[in-house]
Amino acid sequence: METSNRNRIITLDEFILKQQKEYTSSTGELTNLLRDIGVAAKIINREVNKAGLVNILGVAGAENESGDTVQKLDIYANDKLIECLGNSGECAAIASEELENFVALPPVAKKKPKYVVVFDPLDGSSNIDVNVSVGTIFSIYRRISDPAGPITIDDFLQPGTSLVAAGYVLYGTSTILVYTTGHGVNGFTLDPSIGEFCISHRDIKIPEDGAYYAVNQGYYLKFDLEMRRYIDHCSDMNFGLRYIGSMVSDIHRIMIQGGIFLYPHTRKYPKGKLRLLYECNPMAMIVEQAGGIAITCNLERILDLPVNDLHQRATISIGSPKMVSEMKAFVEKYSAVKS
Ligand code: AHM
Ligand code: MG
Repeated sequence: METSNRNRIITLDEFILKQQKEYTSSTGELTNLLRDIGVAAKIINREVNKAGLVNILGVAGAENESGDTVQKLDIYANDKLIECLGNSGECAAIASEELENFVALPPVAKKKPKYVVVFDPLDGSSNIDVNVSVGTIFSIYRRISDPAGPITIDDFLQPGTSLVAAGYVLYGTSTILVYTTGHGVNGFTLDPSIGEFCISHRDIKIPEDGAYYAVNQGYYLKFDLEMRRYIDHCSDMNFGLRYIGSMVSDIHRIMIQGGIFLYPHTRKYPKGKLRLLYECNPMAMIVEQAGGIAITCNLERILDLPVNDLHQRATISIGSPKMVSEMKAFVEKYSAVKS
């Protein structure tokens, strides 16, 4: 009996429902919202899988055989997420890395939605043309403005510590959706034969230590002394360098195998390249929930950073606790040398 129960397939919908009942006096709103995101992920996955067929289906920007303009995949993903988040009526507004401003969603029936959702619809999209993994990153905040009035920018400019949920979808050799609502992290692999995300990685714990580092080493000479010394140390220790150029893929590997991901500031990106709202905060929540650490290269906790702008950037050092702590020690030591 035990065994058959353990082998039973648990779908994402079933899991979300059960978890919300366990941890909250569930009203089903967050459950509906996560379900909407799951549906969008399946649709985006279908299109990402067809990306190699551009010669047959048409190049982005051109008209396809049916006379429709073929959309760039990141815009397609953006539109699908907005469309799907409008389904249940639980999302009051969205902000996206692809859009300059936030967008309020039309109300569904008489619902008064209490959440806003932010996302990077297709992170690492420069990888699409060469068949390398890409991902979607999402996060959910509770609306803080007066529900009787319009959505305001303050609903989005909340620190990472206020996140209600965060997750990512990796369109890789298989498609996996990983999310947290602040009670651990779970992963669901898409079974294409039934079209469902099924639980495959329960209560993910990031390895305490690792032997891989992920950084764009091409920018080595543009990094500060302390970062260069830490990278030299990784190389001296014979750590493997793995850098996909798609944050979701790099972080997912680290979640499973351990390691550290770094995006320090450079002259081109004096505040770092990655976006605090769309990339750093959700990944920081997921990694912390799995037992890891996420700080800036100036050693501030990512989730504590004040958010002043929808498209604010931040540096990041994230991953296995021992590796991030070691990086921190290098920064402390070599910053002291400089001053
Ligand atoms: P994007 O949101 O424009 O796709 O950029 C984010 C991506 C991350 O996924 C990745 O880690 C990083 O940019 C790679 O940047 P670089 O090519 O400078 O190393
Ligand atoms: Mg991105």
